[in-house]
Amino acid sequence: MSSPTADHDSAEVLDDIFETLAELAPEIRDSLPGRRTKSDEVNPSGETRMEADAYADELLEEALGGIDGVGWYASEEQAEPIDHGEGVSVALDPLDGSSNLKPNSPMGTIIAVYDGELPAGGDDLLAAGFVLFGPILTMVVARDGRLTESVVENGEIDVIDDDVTIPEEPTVYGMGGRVPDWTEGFAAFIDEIEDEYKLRYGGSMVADVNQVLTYGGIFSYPALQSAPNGKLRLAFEGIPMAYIIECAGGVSSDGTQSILDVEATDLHQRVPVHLGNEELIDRVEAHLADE
Ligand code: FDP
Repeated sequence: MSSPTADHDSAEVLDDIFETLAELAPEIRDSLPGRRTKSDEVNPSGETRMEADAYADELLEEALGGIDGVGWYASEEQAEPIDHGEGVSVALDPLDGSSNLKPNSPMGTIIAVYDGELPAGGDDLLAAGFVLFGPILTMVVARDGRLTESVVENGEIDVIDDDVTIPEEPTVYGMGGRVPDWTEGFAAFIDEIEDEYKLRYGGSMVADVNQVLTYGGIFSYPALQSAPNGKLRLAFEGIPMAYIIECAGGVSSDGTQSILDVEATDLHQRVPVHLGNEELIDRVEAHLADE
């Protein structure tokens, strides 16, 4: 694959990608009410898809794949990247947290843009972002080491904070996985922090990470006894969310190192995820090292 700078200006390609995502966001949201049922298909990770997962994936592939300068479209919903010519690779979780659709709770779309063939690691990341389908439609974009938050109205981007920074005094924590399945070190970490912080976990990574950006704290989907690499996918969730948090002055960890330093060996590989204020990431890493 050629570099985005070979024929296209990469900044222009990134502008096109995020503008297209904002244009599609209201359409994806409007499509949700009629697609709350499960389809009879499973995704490459073996999870049953909602009708809405498949629809969002189709819309995004057509629109993002059609951008001049986008070479590959990859998503959690497809086994292999799809060739769209020359340019950058986009990797998407089209509808993250789609099990929240039935109870009408928040969900999102996560995007990572890589310069290079997939699988690619944090070194190859050009930008990342997410759309949050909450009571308000918002989008955050991490580019050039800076995080921007916008409200999306009628597909238009209205920037409300051009330098999002994680609050210094953390207040919330939210973690996935069944408690009896947590490892000893992770359980000890939660034991230690539960008196200090407020538990808030909604089951949608986008919303659970956005509350950490808003209030400060930690989000984890840790290594589990039954799943040593946890649940979340490196290319589609781990790396983009790590970059988003790090651009806001927070820290990411897979338990021992930044998620941006994890070696990418497989498109659908999973990774334990810890994202938040530095002091909390240091504490979780210390407990995990003691296991
Ligand atoms: P979902 O399965 O509903 O799509 O990876 C997807 C994800 O949701 C994340 O958004 C979320 O953080 C996590 O899985 C929720 O998993 P649990 O149901 O195990 O809490």
